[in-house]
This record gives sequence, C-alpha cells and structure tokens, in this order.
Amino acid sequence: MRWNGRSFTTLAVIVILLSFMGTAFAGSAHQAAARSIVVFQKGFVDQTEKDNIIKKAGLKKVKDLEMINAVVVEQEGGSGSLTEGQGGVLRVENDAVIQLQGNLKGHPKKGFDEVLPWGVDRIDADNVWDSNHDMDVDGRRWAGSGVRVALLDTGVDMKHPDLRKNIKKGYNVVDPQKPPYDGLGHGTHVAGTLAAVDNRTGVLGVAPEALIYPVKVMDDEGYGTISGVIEALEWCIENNMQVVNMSFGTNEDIQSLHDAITEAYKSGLVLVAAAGNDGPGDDTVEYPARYSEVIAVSATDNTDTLTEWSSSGPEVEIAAPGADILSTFLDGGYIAGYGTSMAAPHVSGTAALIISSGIRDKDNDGLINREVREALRRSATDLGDPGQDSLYGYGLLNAEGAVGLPGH
Ligand SMILES: [Ca+2]
Ligand SMILES: [Ca+2]
Ligand SMILES: [Ca+2]
Ligand SMILES: [Ca+2]
Repeated sequence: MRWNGRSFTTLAVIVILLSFMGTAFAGSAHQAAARSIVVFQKGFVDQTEKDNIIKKAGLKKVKDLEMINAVVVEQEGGSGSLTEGQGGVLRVENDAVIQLQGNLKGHPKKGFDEVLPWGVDRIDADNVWDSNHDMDVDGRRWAGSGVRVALLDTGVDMKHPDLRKNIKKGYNVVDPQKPPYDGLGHGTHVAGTLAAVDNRTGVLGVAPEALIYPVKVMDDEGYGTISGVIEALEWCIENNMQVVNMSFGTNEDIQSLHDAITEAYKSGLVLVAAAGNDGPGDDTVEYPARYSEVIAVSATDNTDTLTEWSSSGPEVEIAAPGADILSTFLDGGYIAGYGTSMAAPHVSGTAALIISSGIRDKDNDGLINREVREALRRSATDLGDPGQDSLYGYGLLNAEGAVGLPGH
C-alpha cells in the first residue's frame, strides 16, 4: 500500500502517514518522469546550439537552468540519450526526487489563546523579543523584522490568520502559473514555527516579524525534484533572499545541486536544511544538508535528547526541537509535527533574529552569512559528548545566546 495517491484528501494522507510512522520516513518509491539534467561546459552558452543538441539526441527539453548552464530534459517515447563529452556536454545527471522530512500527527485544532510552543521556549527565542514575558513582542526588540526568509517547501496557506501578515509574494516552481499554495500542510507548519505572528491566538513563531517568501518546490504529496530546487535557489539569489529554509532531503549526491548550493552560499545566503529522518545510525545525513555550505539540523525531543529517527553524522551542525511541535496547519488550524523538517525552521528563524539584531560583517566580504553561522555555532549549548559531535553538532540551538553575543 502506498500513500502517494492523488485521490486521497489531505486528512487521509495524514492518517495514512500516521499508520506508517517510521516507514514513511524511510522514503517510499515515487513515480516521477525519467528526467535528466544535461550540464553544458563552461562557455558553451549558445541556446540554439544547446537546443539542437538535445533535439538531435531525441530528447525533449523541459526547462533551462541558467544558473548552472544546464537543461532539464525528458525522454520522448523511451528513446534518446546524451553522454559526457558529446557536443559540449559536461555531465548528464539524474534529476533525482527530493522528499519532505516531517510528519503531521493527530487532529487539527482551532481557536485557542496564544501559546508559546515548547521548542520556541526551549531555544529562548522568546527571551530575545519578550523580555517582560507577557507573551507580547516588546517594542524596539529584535523579532526578525524585515528579514527575508525563503521557504522552499510545499507552499504555504497564505490566508492563515497566524501567518498572513508575514507572507510575501513567493514563487511556484511546480506550477509557475499558480501562486505557491500549500495543499498538504507541511510548508504551512514549517512557516508557523519560523514566523507565526504575535496576535494573541494560536502560536508564536521563533521570529514573529520575519518575512516569509514561499517557494513551492514540492507537490501536494511532498515530492519535488533536484532541478526544481536549483530553480528555487536561482529565484532566491535574484530576489535578494537572506535565509533559505530547506525541510527536505534526498540520499542522492547530485553535483548540479551542490553547484547551485555553492553559488547560493557565495552570494550570501544563510542555508539551513533538515538533516533527514534516516536515524538511528551514524552517517545518515541527507542532501542538501550534507553539503558543507549548508547548516544541517538534527532533531531533539523535549528532554533535549536526539530523537530515534533523526539523521546523524559528522555533517550535523546544530540540534533543534523537532518532536511534538505545535504549529500552523491548513484552513486556519494547528497540528503537531515530527521530523527534522520541524527542527530546521527553529534555526532559520534564529538566523532571522540574528540578522535583525544587526550582525557585523567581520571578514569584510560584504556578506553576513558566515558571521550568522558562526554566531549559531558559538552560542549553541553543548549536548552529548563534550564538544562538537555527530548527534548534536555544536549543540542545542540557543537563540538568546546567539543574538546576545558580543561584537554584533
Ligand atoms: Ca513582552
Ligand atoms: Ca499567534
Ligand atoms: Ca562576512
Ligand atoms: Ca556535544
């Protein structure tokens, strides 16, 4: 039995996910069209020539990926191929499938007095913007105001009363003709942890005044493609995003994705990704979290212990709450979420808090992403084995400590 049928309603999908707790994390097979990424050599930029080579090879062009000088193609009628070295072709890679890294559990709730989710409380994000602990953002405190965070996910419920104020115009990679609406609930949940607003109802996010730009890279079943992520990263650079949250992963190491990630990092973006839910077991961090340019986030529970399903390995950079996380859901509701998908936005939100507090460009390269990363590492509360380790990285995320570091 599979859970990726389009005929299921969102709620049914969640119930089925529930019954597969554990196995759903492992990443079930997904039927995607056989697509490839054809990367051309540097300097081989003539679009007509590229198109001709693809046509002659019996392949159908899906779209261009200008950022990495590549074209996404699919086979027409099962025939056609291109190999390395052929007519300016540098590399041909699988346009692999990416998958969300979280499950939503239980029945959606509605309409309750505002609560501070345990994760936001645990990382002391509230101490950054609510010094008198009255559950209201203090004036003149740093709450992520004006910071641009791209949410590469299933989209967002843009009408949610606890999000609406912070949602900006994003982009839909899956269907460019449509707005990046969320039909599953995953992206909406991640958005709430990041930046649910201070409105005395529902929940409070880590950075209640950060701006969220939803970029839909996954469909309403929670799947996307490497080429879609590359397109999204290109959008992030062109639209001057500052932080990118990536609550998805794949086990496949695709050079084209790494190239796009490297480009995004060089342009100054703070890149945050879910480590994956392939635990227990060491060396289970997925891509893109596994790349050195990306902050890989593992997931802890409310006893500050790594969850049994969290991926771990030397690439883990920081740990954050990821179990039983109450956040926003479709139709104005709220629901609990489990996964490194839920841990990552705690880090992205904290990056927004650090940026809004005015971090200094210490190495004078005109960018602040390295400094934000350094602040996250230096302020983390050590857990597990002394010092950096493969379960918790530098330790548990500490928003108050990160913003309060001297030298901002
Ligand atoms: Ca207050
Ligand atoms: Ca709220
Ligand atoms: Ca810098
Ligand atoms: Ca440690």
